[in-house]
Amino acid sequence: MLLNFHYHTEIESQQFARDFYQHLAKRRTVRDFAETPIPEGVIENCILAAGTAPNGANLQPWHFAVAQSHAIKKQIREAAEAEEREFYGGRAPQEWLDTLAHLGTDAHKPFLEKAPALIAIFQKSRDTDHEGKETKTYYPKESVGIATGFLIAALHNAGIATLTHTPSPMNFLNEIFERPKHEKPFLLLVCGYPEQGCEVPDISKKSLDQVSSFH
Ligand code: IYR
Repeated sequence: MLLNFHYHTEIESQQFARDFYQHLAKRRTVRDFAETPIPEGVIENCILAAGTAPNGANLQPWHFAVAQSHAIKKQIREAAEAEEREFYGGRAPQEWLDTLAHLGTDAHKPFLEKAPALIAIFQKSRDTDHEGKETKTYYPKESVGIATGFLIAALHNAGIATLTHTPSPMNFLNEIFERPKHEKPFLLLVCGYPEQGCEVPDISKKSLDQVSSFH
């Protein structure tokens, strides 16, 4: 089929690139969430946006499991906090803990129960192909990483704050969401509105020179 590509003028491209950067630069990872619910349809459309990501052989090797019920969020909190207690209490090398220290994180994760939605993103190692045949997936990690980036950007664009949470290991998510073994938890995205007076660490991003080179 013919590509439906929208060509911008030079000025539009420059303006859109700047605007989009400035919009994304406002995103902050939040750790204190209010209980305010997310408006209907927002998460659904953001998942659809994530699903537009480029991916290996268009097998779309991802699954997004959304927890909104208090009972499920509580189960996730309990399991994640058990893993995090081990992480902070000895499993993590001191060097890692030292690098993390400026963020002020610890094993206490009340936001997992308080935030209105948790999205567990799973990476599929197998799926059915376009003819319905079982197949392995290709570049699943890269594909799911890109889709997750799209999801975070889509949620930010819709005015929803997120926290990318990575308790390790995350196998408990397979049990809670009843997902098969060939789906590997990729990360848990906490979604909602920041608590009134929410504070974030005073951090900055690297400059263009530090992160890029033009040849
Ligand atoms: N998963 C732990 C530790 C943690 C690790 C990194 I790398 C961070 O940027 C933040 C936290 C936790 O969620 O506390």
